[in-house]
Amino acid sequence: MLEPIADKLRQAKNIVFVTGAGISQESGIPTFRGKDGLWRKHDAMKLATIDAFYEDPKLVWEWYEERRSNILAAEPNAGHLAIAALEKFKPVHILTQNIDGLHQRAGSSQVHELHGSIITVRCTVCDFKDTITSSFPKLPPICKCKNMLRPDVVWFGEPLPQGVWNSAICQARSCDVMMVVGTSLAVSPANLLPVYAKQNGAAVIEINPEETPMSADTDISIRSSAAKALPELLSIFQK
Ligand code: BJW
Ligand code: ZN
Repeated sequence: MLEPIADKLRQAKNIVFVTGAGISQESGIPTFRGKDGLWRKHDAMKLATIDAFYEDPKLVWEWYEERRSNILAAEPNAGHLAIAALEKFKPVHILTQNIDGLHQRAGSSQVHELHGSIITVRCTVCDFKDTITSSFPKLPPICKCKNMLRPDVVWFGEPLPQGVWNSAICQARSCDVMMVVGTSLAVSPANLLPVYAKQNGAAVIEINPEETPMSADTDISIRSSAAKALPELLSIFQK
C-alpha cells in the first residue's frame, strides 16, 4: 500500500502524525461521527460546550466518567504501537485530537494533546490542575476554592491550549511527511494542520477507511484501518 511513497518516508527527516478518534477505534473506543459514533447517540451541544457544563454539570461529568473508565480499560492497538516503534528510526511528533492517552501508553514520547486529556481535571475558576487517580465520590467534583472542577478537555467554542497549538503549527510547517490518521477533519482548527504541511511542501498521507475533505489533496490516501496500515508503514523502515 505504501510502496509508492516508501522512498519519501525513508528519506524523511521528521514525520508528523495528526491523529483522531479513528486510531483508537480498534482499541474499542468509539469515534464521534461514524455510524457508531458518540454524536449519533448524544447531542454534542449538550455535552461538549461550557454552556452545557454549567447547565447540567452532573450529566456532563457522568458522561466523562463513563468514557474515562472505558478508556482506562482499553489498550493501545497495533496502530499506536507502530507509531511508537517508529521513533527508533526517525524523529516523530504526534499532534492528536484524542484525549485518551493511548499514544503515550504505547510509548510515544512526543505527543501534543490538542484537545486536552481525560485523565486530568482543572478548576473552572482558579489555577488548580491535577491528574485523576480514582473516581469521584460525588459529581461534580469541587475544588479547594469551592468552585467546580471540570475535565481538562477542549469543548466547542473554546481555544486550544496555546502552547500546544503553537508547537503543532511549528511541527506542521516544518515536517517533510505528515500522516493524517483516523480523523474526519471536521473540526477546526486541527483540520488546518494538513493544510499548513501541504503549504510547506510536505508529503501528506492519509490513513482512513473513509474519504475526508482532504483526501483529494493528499499525496496518497490509504483506505484502510490504522491498526492494519501503520504496522505496514513501520515495516518499510525495518527492511
Ligand atoms: C478510522 C477507523 C480506523 C474509523 N482506522 N480510521 C460554528 C459554531 C460554533 C463553532 C464553530 C462553528 N464552525 C466552526 C466552529 C469551530 C469549532 C468546529 O470546528 N466545529 C465544527 C464541528 C463545525 N471548533 C471549535 O470550537 C474549537 N475551538 C475553536 O475553534 O476555538 C476558537 C477560539 C479562539 C479563541 C477564543 C475562543 C475560541 C474547539 C474544538 C473542540 C472539539 N472538541 C471535541 C471534544 C473533545 C473532548 C472529548 O473528547 O470529549 O473533540 S469534539 C470531537 O471532535 C473531539 C475530537 O477530537 C474532534 C475531532 O473528531 P475526530 O477525531 O476527527 O473523530 P471523528 O469521529 O469525526 O472521525 C473519526 C474518523 O476516523 C472518521 O473519518 C472515520 O472514517 C475514521 N475511522 N475507524 C482509521 N479503525
Ligand atoms: Zn479552584
